[in-house]
Amino acid sequence: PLEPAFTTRDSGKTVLELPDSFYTDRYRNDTEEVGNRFSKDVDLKIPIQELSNVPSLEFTKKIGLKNQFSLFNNRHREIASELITLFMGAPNLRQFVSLCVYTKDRVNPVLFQYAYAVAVAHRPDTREVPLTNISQIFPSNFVEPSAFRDARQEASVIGESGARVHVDIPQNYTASDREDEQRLAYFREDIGVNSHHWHWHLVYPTTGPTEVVNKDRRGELFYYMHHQILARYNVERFCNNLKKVQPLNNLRVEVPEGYFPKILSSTNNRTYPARVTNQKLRDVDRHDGRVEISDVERWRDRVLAAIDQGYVEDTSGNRIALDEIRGIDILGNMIEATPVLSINYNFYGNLHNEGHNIISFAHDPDYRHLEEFGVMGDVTTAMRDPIFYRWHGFIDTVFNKFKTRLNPYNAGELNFDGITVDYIEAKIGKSNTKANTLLTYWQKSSADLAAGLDFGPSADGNIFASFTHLQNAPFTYTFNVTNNGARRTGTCRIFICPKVDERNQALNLEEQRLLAIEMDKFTVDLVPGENTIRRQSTESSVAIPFERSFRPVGADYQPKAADELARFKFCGCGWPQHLLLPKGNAQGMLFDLFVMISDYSQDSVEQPKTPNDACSTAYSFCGLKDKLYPDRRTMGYPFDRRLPNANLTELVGAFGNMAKTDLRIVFNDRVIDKA
Ligand code: CUO
Repeated sequence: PLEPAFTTRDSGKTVLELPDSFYTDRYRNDTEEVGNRFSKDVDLKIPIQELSNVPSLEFTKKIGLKNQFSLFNNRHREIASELITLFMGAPNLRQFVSLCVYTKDRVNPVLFQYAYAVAVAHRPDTREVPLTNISQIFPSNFVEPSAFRDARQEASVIGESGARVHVDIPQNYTASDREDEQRLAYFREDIGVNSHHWHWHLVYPTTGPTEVVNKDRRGELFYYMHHQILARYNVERFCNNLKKVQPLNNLRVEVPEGYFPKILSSTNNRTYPARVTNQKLRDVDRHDGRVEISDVERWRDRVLAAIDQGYVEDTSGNRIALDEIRGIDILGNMIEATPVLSINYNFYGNLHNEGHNIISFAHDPDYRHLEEFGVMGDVTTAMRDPIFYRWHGFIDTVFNKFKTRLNPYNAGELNFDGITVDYIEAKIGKSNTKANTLLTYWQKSSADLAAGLDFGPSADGNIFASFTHLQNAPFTYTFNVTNNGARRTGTCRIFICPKVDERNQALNLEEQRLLAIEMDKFTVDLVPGENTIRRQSTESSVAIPFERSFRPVGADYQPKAADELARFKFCGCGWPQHLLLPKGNAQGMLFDLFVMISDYSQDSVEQPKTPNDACSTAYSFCGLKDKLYPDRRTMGYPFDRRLPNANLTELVGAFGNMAKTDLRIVFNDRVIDKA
């Protein structure tokens, strides 16, 4: 198998043996020096084949090596598409490696990394090749930059024999507590949150060959994954005494939320531009892209008109109904937009992406100051900015408008005859804990950032950075279910819904529905009579464990088996387990823990016979690799549509296959040091 990193630096233990004809021309003239530097103490040499066909990379030149690369930029997206197509077209694995080596230092590094990762995630012959987490490749996009000063010292002054200390990444560095939004910084700036978002957009690109872009229900998943992020963020705001996000539905008024990211661009070492408080958004007219606010407004109005009319029009003027099943998928691809999947790209435009662009260039819309985009311009960094949630809050209201127009679910769509959920609880794994009281706290953890730090000739591949993040004590769900019929299979759907808002006011069912947080979803075998179902919080279908977000990549890392390699492949996609629970508060914040068991015969999907991917565990948010989305119900069911009852108590009273209980989440303001 191939080693993970196709880089001459890596751990100092692996080196590529290049043919004379490439790496880059610059290196060719210095082969002796480069060779000496990189082939010292090498354990493994990877011979690289000559390229059978040396491609022209002229098409990539419009993005300079030191420029920022953005998936929201139309021109960048087209270039990325061509590069992905080139990578996907390599006739075999050896040629793919050669092509990557040839390309890597000749094109913009972020463009390369993106196209390379998309290709590795989609080529059949790279199933076993792990992807290094983005936070480890471009740590400057994730970590406060003063940490690099310490890291440099660790790497170059303290040699291999010296005792390395962990570089400390401060927790609160983007704003002071004068700024209310800072209360959510632990969520917005979490490394796991941002790397999940990058991975999600990697698994669901808007660009590239059809087999890469056209995935089962991708438009619907664009809606649902971002809808869940919004629900989680809003609930997190309640926990911190902040009201729900105000959707950014007016691009003509000043934006009160400023944001000063302080992190560095990975291509030119400049800090990401900031947005001052009360910045006005402007039309963007730059050398690398143009968009007017009125374009976005026109697309918005057309999309909303389509929702009101109940149909969209394709490019030939045919009307396609926005029905209960396919409607949301059509809208997702059309609003994002994914140009090749949009029903009518010219007419419905590029609403969500261009919103990102207008916001990300607010500080320099006409390029007069030669500034690049702010964090909203890149999926790697966008979730750091409070305005991300305002813009996606707006996009979410558009989708929710559509869902609200549909009929409420009826009894036939919610029932599972003969199945009764008698009892539910969630309990922390220790015997003396109280049922339905869960716990969150701070945890200090460490990750190896070395893959992305290229300084220090004696760097041996381990630069551990420690950072503090929210954590929850693992817990177990227990459900007692009675089956009054024959043996059957059900789908167990677990949500938590906040009971009150930031002012402690009770929420009604419609509000709870839109804020319902999916916790887990799995199939259960129900024998006749009593059944006891147990499920660990760590098995959640939305989250991935910490270790998968931060795979060890240092010299010590030895994958144990091919299976382990495979597991790390798509593993970066998934909500971070350490944020599975909202923070709660010191007094204990009240939630409804809701469980529904639906009829699997209505949920099941006939899957293609492709091999199972061991890594596809966060399927609720990320789907399954090379498979259909593993649940026939529309995403978010049963909370994606209106419900027929006045409140949640009446709903679970009316349907035996549902149950709820009060759940309390207590936050303990203490740091546990796992670093
Ligand atoms: Cu994920 Cu706007 O789609 O950032």
